[in-house]
Amino acid sequence: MTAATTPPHVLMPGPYPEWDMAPMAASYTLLRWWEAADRQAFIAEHAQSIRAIATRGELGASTELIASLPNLELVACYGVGTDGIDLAACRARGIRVTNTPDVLNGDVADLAVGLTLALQRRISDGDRFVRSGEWAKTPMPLTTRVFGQRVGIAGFGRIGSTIARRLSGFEMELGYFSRTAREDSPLRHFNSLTAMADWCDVLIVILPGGEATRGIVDAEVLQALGPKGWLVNVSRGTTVDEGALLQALEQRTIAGAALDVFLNEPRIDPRFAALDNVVLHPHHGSGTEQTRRAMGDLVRRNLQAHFGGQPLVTPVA
Ligand code: 8YV
Repeated sequence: MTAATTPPHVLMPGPYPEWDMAPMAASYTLLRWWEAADRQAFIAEHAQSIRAIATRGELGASTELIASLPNLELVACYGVGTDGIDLAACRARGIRVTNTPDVLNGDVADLAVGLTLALQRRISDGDRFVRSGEWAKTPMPLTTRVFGQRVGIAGFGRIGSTIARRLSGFEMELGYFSRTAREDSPLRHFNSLTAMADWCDVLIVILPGGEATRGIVDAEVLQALGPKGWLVNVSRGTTVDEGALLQALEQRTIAGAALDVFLNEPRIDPRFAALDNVVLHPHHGSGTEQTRRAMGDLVRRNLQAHFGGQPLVTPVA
C-alpha cells in the first residue's frame, strides 16, 4: 500500500466495544496504545504518522500526549465530557475536538433517578436483605420517601434538564443551579449552590468537570445540605471535595450519597466501601448497549467527516 492510500493513523488510548473496533479497523490504521508494553516508545515510534486520537471520556488526551504528536488534526472523544482533553492546547494548534453529546442524555438521567431511588429507598440494601435470609428474622428497616421532596439539580444543560423532566413525574419540587437562569424553564433558579443545597432535600450534580467546577460541592455546600440531605453525583468526581464528602458521610452531617463518579477511578478511596449510607456505582451513566452503540457511531461519523473534508457532526465549541 502506498502512502497515499494508507488509511489515516488513529491513536486509541483504550479500546472501544468490538462492534466499534471492527468498522474502525476497516477504515483506519488503529494504533492500540493500551496494548503497548512501552507506552512512551510507542508514541515516539508513531508520533509523525498519527492524525487523530479516538479516546474515551475518562482517558482524555493530555497536554503531553498532544504536544508529542506534531501532525495531530483531530481528537474524537467517546463521551460527552471533554475535561480530560487539553482543549486549550488543541485550540492553540487548530486541532479539532469532537464528543458524543445528546445520545447519552436519557441514560445518564435515568441513572440519576435510579440512584436517587436506590439511595433513599435503600434498594441495594433490600436486595442484600432478601438474599442473606435476614428477612426471615426481622423486617427491613424503614426508608425515606422519594416523591414530594425538593430536588436541586446542579448543572442544567442537556442532561440536567432531562433529569428534571424525568423527576417531574415524581410530584417533586424542582430547582436548578446554573450561572444564568433559563428563560425556557419554570423551575426555581439558584445562582448560589450553597443556597440551593440549603433549600433542597436531594442535590443532584450534573455539572461539567474541569477546573471551573473543581471541588464546587465543598464543605460549605455539604453543611447546607445538612443531616437530612442527600447527594447524588453523576457528573465527575472532581466536582466534589471528596475529603469533605467522606467526612460528612462518616460523621452523618449529610444523610447519604449515591455516587457514579469518584476521584481516581477505578481505584477509589476505600473509605467509601466502609460506609452504610452510600450507593456506589462504577461510572456507568451512559453504560447501556443502545447508548454505547450510538456513541461509537457518532465517533465514527466525526472521524469520517473529518477525513472526508466534511463539517464535523458534533464539534466541541
Ligand atoms: C463514559 C462519560 O463513561 O460521556 C461522558 O462524559 O463520562 C461517559 O459516558 C465514557 O466516556 C465512556 O468510556
